[in-house]
Amino acid sequence: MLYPRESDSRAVVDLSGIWQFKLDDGHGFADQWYAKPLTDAETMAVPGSYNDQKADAAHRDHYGWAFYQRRMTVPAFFAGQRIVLRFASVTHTAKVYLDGTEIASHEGGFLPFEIDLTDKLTLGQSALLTVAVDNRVDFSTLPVGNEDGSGMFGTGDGGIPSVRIAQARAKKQNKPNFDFFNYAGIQRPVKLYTTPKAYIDDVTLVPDIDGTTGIVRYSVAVKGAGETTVELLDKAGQIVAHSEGTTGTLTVANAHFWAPGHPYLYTAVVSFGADQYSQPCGIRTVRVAGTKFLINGQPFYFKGFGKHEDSPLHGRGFDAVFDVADLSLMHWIGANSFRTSHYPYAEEMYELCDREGIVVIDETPAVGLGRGTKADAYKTMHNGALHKQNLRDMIDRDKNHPCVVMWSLANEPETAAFPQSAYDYFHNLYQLAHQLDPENRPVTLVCCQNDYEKDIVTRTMDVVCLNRYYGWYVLGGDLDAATDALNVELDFWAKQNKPVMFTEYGADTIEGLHDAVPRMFDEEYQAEYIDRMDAQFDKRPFFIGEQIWNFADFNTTQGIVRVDGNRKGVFTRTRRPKLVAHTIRRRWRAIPDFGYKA
Ligand code: E9O
Repeated sequence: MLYPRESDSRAVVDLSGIWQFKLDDGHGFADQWYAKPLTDAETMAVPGSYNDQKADAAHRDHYGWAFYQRRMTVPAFFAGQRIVLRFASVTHTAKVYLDGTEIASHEGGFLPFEIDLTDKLTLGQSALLTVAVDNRVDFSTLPVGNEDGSGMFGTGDGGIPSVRIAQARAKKQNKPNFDFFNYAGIQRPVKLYTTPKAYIDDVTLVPDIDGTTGIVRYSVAVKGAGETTVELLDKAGQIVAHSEGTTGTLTVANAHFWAPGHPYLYTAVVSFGADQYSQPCGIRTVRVAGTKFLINGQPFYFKGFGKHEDSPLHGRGFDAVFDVADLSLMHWIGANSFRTSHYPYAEEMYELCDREGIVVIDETPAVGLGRGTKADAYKTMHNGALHKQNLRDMIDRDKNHPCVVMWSLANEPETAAFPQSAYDYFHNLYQLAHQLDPENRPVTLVCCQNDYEKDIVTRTMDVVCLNRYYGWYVLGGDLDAATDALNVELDFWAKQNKPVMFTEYGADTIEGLHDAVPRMFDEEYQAEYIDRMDAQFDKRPFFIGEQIWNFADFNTTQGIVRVDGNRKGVFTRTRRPKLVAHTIRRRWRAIPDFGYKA
């Protein structure tokens, strides 16, 4: 799905701002709140999560539906155009109404959906737009909620009758099977855009390299009749290649290739009849060969983080300032990459990464699969169709970004308890991802610390991505034993002839807590832990990258192991560096993007 962009033929109207809002009291649908202006409505900023915008637990801990509403007028001078309403994300499930009539519903909180309004609106007249949003997570949703009633950090009843009774009576709450706050609402921009009636529906660019020549194979999906032309412009706006027809090849002699550290972007300008659309285009290749991860044929070393879309007050709401600042801090610290843990991020972030030369591992919202239950969840519980749909929509949305170098099918699914079911489930998705991506990028799955000997899924991925906490969740406080255990496991991976990287390792750290002799939770422990792990990575030629958990502290569900959220950030939640940031900076600035393990 194309990102809404202005052009000679297209207008974009941003519907961000203060909307009307009301938490469902259980009667919203029965009383048809969507049919008329909400009574006793509150204010709510869009985009943004609703949870932290109001100073009460009702919003923070809400379970179920909420209603957003605003009036919307499409000007009469848009007559003759196709008019589309586009939601970049509504978390997790949405129903959209126009003047009381349901015009769309969408499942999944991290990918866009759009509605053609051309025949549904009277131009020049205001219409009532209502969006109902459901934040519930359970075994059928992605991310996964735990219907058994226990939260991620175990709030069992301890076998105590009074606790059991109180639990049964308690107000229902989400029990995420994942370690980040279940933020919800209209978290990304809502836009109206126009196109001519005959329009460009999709553009696919597949870059390739032959010596010093850049090659871009393209295909354009169109609706209606017309001639298609594609021009490739260089940075200065000069036309360097030109082609006609809905499929073709653009060839650039002595091309500038896109790479981390050298994010050169061309622009593909597509014209079809009266419609025009510009798509940024980076010419680069990505490939796994033996134990190497090659970008433009050169062995790349991943330095970076697992991240979150998370900031004070906004929650998971899109915030361009945080995105720009986060990439600036990545440059400062010498990082070259991050993973979009644990869901696809806002499209603007990928555009930024294209421009700034930061490499992205793009992850579906499949987090929490198969965990928290003794049963074989892959056979009965999970919604494989929704997982496939998310994979399809993510690849479709992000396929043209040069920054995206690998797809992640899921974060930390259970892979060792029912190895064959997990294999069947993920092998299917692995093949699907390869089929769906016109560029056929590498595909991975991010593996939770587990019995790697039993796990037969992780070793079949193009890159082995490991989340490991030797020295934190296991062997905590004993970094000698932790490095010993790490080496025992790395000896296993050395035999698999695959590129291996860490997509998570980290230690919760309270800023300001210091000790002469490092101890868990103090800043010295985090620094020493990272340092000791890194020293082991350096001894292994097949080890192709280190992504620390996490870039910044982030909010989670309340629980006894979370003091104001997850504190494994290298930066605090407001993006101040902890001690470790300085030691990592010294290391990463000395490690080149390419050829480190050559
Ligand atoms: C997923 C991420 O969302 N990985 C977790 C991160 C954490 O800090 C979380 O925020 O907790 C780590 C999972 C570690 C599991 C270790 C299991 C050890 C086996 C006994």
